[in-house]
Order: sequence, then structure tokens, then C-alpha cells
Amino acid sequence: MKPARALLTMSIVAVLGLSGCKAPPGASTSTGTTPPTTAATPPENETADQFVKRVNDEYRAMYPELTSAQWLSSTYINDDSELVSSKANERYLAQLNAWIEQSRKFEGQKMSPDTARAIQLLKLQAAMPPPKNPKDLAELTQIATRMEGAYGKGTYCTGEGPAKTCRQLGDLEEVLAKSRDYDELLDAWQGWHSTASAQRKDYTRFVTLINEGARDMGYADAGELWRSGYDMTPAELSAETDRLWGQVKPLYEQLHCYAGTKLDAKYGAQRGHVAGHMLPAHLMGNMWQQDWGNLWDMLAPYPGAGSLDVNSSLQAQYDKNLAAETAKIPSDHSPSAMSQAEQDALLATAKQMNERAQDFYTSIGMPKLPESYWEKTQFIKPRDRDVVCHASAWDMNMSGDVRVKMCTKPTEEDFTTIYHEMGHVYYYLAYNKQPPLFQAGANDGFHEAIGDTIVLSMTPAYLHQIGLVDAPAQSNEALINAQMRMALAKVAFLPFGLMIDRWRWGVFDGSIKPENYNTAWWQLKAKYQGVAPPTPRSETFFDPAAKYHVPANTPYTRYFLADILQFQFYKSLCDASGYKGPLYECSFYGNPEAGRRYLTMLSHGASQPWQKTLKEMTGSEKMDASAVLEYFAPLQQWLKQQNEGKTCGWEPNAVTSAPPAPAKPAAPAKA
Ligand code: X8Z
Ligand code: ZN
Repeated sequence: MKPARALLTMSIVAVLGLSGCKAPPGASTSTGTTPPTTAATPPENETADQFVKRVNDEYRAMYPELTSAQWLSSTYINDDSELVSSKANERYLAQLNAWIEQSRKFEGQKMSPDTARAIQLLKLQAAMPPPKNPKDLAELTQIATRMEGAYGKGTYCTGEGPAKTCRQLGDLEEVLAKSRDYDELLDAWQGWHSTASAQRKDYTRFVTLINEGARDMGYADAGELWRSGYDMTPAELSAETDRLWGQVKPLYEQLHCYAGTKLDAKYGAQRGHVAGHMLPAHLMGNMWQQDWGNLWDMLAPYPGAGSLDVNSSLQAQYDKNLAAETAKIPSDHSPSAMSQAEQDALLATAKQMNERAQDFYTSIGMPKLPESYWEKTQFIKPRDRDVVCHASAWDMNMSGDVRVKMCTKPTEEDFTTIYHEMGHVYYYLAYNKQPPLFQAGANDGFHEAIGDTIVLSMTPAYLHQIGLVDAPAQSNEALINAQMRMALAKVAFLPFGLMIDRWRWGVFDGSIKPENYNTAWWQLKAKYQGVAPPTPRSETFFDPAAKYHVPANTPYTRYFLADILQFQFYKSLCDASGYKGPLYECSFYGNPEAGRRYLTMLSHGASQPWQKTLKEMTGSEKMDASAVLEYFAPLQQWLKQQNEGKTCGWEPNAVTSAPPAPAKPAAPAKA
């Protein structure tokens, strides 16, 4: 995403952050306008309209330097890039404070609605509200950059001497996705979480500093600032998320119950190491239990009914690329030549996956991505340095330099993440014609929902059409399989999407104290997700920092809202395309009517309240989960049957019991 808008992105996210996935807001163009110098004192007698025009110009001018610095510190982690990046943030945030200060003189004055909205959005630009005290601001930007870099560098080592092996997040995630060995899973899960403990001190100080910034801006705390970006009061937003969760909770509970039964069958008594009928954190196929798709082997309702094995097809594509690369190297196949061939094959596969995603967007009438996207995107993990692998999409200059940063592997998860990231990119391109302060999502949930709406259109029929799976079977079994595949991503995610900011809202407002950070984290995991750690997690750990968005300070409620909104968008695009059948079978691939409707929404950016944008797109101005329930109706009915007679639900207050024989202790270590 981006800061102001763009700030939402990664590090920028940390800095700015109320809108997209990554990149900061507006920067000057690469086509050569001379950036205006920032006025130390604003012109006298400036009107509010003139003020907003000036801020937009200045913002656009300074934006590319900020994004470039952040791109470097995310794709080339070292002390120098950290220094440059935190200094660029500091300059930007000091400027933001100056603009906010200057805007005060227009309070209560008559001005155009657009100008009033722009001034309101100005105050919401930063997910990391800057303290006015320059020393504190400098400290804040240093901590922010350091925390994200530390996450990117995180490494877990075991063994000594020649037997020493070190693994980073990608390797450990692969263990969680593929292994079904209890102890191996425990080791990988604990290993990654051990890398986060050292972030506690920085995070605690970070909270103090952004709260200071929020108070300087007139908010009670940083959480209140985050909740203020939704064209409603912070309390209303909070109540909205409760209401939406209430709509989908019964569906999640059914899925939880079903997954628990399958885990019991697979792991027997070992699953019982966690109390209260909760799901053990290391057994769900994902480091944070936010997507259970990797447990397909265990959770497929009707194995063999309709092939949905996208992973195997992508792996086969990689193998083919590897064979082609290997054919180019000398026949002795030296380790370094082989390693290069593997890297080249990975890159070729990642580009093919991106082309596939672009093809969906162009099929509905969106433009091809600019050449620079293909030249400047980081498609795969470089071998020679540390990078922040967490996927993000960047608007570098508000005028066409858009990029993605990923460490792509040939998996279904990464394939859908590419479609997700491209949604951000197309949003950027569509709203680039808006003034910089309006270059953001209608709300940040919209930004996260654009690509995911396309993912809902990746039906078995679409996957077959693009050659990734066999022709879909027409049976109830195949339908339930297809629904389960989607539910393991979209339904499993819902409570996770909610709990992260429930934790941060509490941290920011002081109801969760530093000495209680980890305990409160697991209490919320238990309450919302029904997930528990496999071994007790005392306050010597700092498990929240094992999730990217915490050290990167990216707000998370956006993903929860997106998980709901995407079904609303999907339904209205299916309607626009003229589709008449059951919602879950719709794909608007190749339908320009759907694309036109979508582009109209995207091009508004944040220029009007999101309720208006939603109404234009869907006919309703309320976020609503009924499309989620409509979509999953067949699965929900099936789950009810499967769970009949089972003890469903969980006891969030149950004390975690230690397993009888813990696996090897996971000592945190850096390579
Ligand atoms: O962070 C992301 C994207 C970038 S905006 C890859 N997502 C959340 C996550 O990974 O935790 C997408 C789904 C939720
Ligand atoms: Zn995103």
C-alpha cells in the first residue's frame, strides 16, 4: 500500500499509513517537474483552497524521495539504508506536522467541501502520528525502521559448528505448510517466535512515542486516530466491526469445530496439549493461523472430487522452467551454476504468475501494467542480502512507477497474493489522477479488498480455463470441496483480522500494559480464533512482533473489513456482468462491464466518503456480511451436518497446559 494513502504500505505504512498496502502518498513525477521547495512560513493571506493546493504540490514533490528511501531499506536491509530511510521519514513527518499546524487557522472558516475533506484527511495521513518534539520524532522513526528491518532479518538457528543450520521466515513457513510431524512443527513455530522476543523493548517505547504524537494532534491515543479514518466516529467504527463479526461468527465456529475434529483424527492426544478445545497454533498450516489452506490434505471434504491442486501445477511449471535453465548451464552442474539456475527458474515462474494475474485485470478492461513494473518489481528473494519478504505493493511517485515486492514461491498462496497485490497497484493507477490527498482507498478496507474480489472470481472453472486444474466436476462433492478451499482462506481469516487491532487498540489506550503484552495477545487469540499456543508463552516472549504488521505498524482492521467488503464487491460485479446463477459459481473473468464498474469505483480514491462510493458500486452504503453468508450457504449447511453430535466451541479461559515432552528448546539466534 501507500503512505498517506501510500503510507499504508510497508515501512511507509509504519510512517504514514492510513491507506494502501504500501507506498507513501504522492511524490513528484518521474517526468521532471521541479519539486517546489517546502515553504518554511506559509504565504500570508493564503485561503484554505490555496493551502490545500500547496500541500498537495509539496506532498507530491517530496513523496518520491520518501518512497525510494523506504524501498531501499526494505529491499536492501543494512545500517545505511535504515539511516537514510528513517531520516526521510523524519523529514516527511516533520513536514506533516507543519502542515497540520498551518491548517489550524482555517478551522471554522468557510471553504469548499473538497478542501474541508482534504484538511480532514491530512490529519489522518500517518499511521505513525509524529510527536512535535523533534528529538522524540527522530527516535520514533529510528525505532520504526529498526523494527521492520529486524523482522525482515529474523533468523532462527539450531545446532553448533558445522551442524549449525539457520532458517528465515520463508523456510519456517514452509515447514508449517508441509510437515505433519508434531515436533518438527513445534520447533519451526517456536523458532520463528523466538526471533520476535527482542523487539519488545523497541515496541514498548514506540507505543509511548506514537501516543505522544496522537495526543499532539488532539487524539486520545494512536488507536483513536486509527479508528478515525472511516467517515464515522471511532466508537461507531468499533461497533461496526463487532456487528460484522456477529454476522459471521457462527460460520467460523462451524469451521473451527470441523477442523478440530480432523486435527483430533490426525494428531490424537497431541492435539489435547492445548486446553479448552482450542486449535494448537503450530498445527494449522500457517505461522499465525490466519489461513488454513495448507491443511487441505487433512481438511478436504471429499478427497479426489474435483481436482483443485493449484500447488502441484505451479510446482510443475517451476520444474519445467528449472529443466530449461539447467539445460543452459555446463554439464558438470556445479553447485553455483545449479543455484543460479534455480534462482532463474524461480524468477521465470514468478513472472509467469504475475502475467497470469495481469491477464485477469486486462480481461475486464484494465490497462496493462507499465514496463517499469516488470523492470523494478522485486519478484523473488535475493540470495545476497536481507530483505523484507512480506508482500507489498508500492506507488513510488503517483505517476506510474508502481511495483510489488515479494519473495514469490510457486505456491497457491503466493499466486493469490499476487492477485491481491495487483489490486493495490490498479487502485494506485486508477486514483493517480486525483489530488495527492485523495490518493487513497475509499477506506483502507477497500484497498485490501480490490485484489481479493478478483480472487473470489478464481473459481474452479477459471482455474481450468487458465490450465491450472482439470475440468471441474459437476457434483455436490466438488462444490463442497470448492467452498472449503475458499473458506479455509476467507472464513478462517475473519477472527484473526479482528484480533490484531483489538490487541493494539488496548495497547495504545493503556488497557493492555507492557507487563501483560503477551498474555493479552494469547487471550485475544483464544477469544476470537479459538487458538492456543502449544506451550506456555510467558512475558519473556513477545509473540505479537512475530506478525509483520506489528513491527511494521500497519493497521489491521482493514483486512477484516476487506474480508467482508470483497464479497459485497464480488456480488455487485457479478450482477454488473449479467451473471444469474448461484453467487459462489460466478467469475467475471473476461467481462468488461464488471471492469467498468470496478474502475469507476477505484478512480474516486478517497475523494468522497466511502459510504457514497459503496452505494454507487453496490447500491448500499453499509458494510454487510450477508454476501459472505450467501456465498458459503452450501458449506455452512454441510458443516452443520458434519458437526452434528460433536462438542463444538471452545473455552477461551482454559489454562494452557504444557505437553508431556517438549520438543528441542528453541533458542533464539541470529545467523
Ligand atoms: O499483508 C497482507 C498483504 C499485503 S497488504 C500481503 N495481507 C495480510 C497478511 O498477510 O497478514 C493480505 C491478507 C492479510
Ligand atoms: Zn494488501
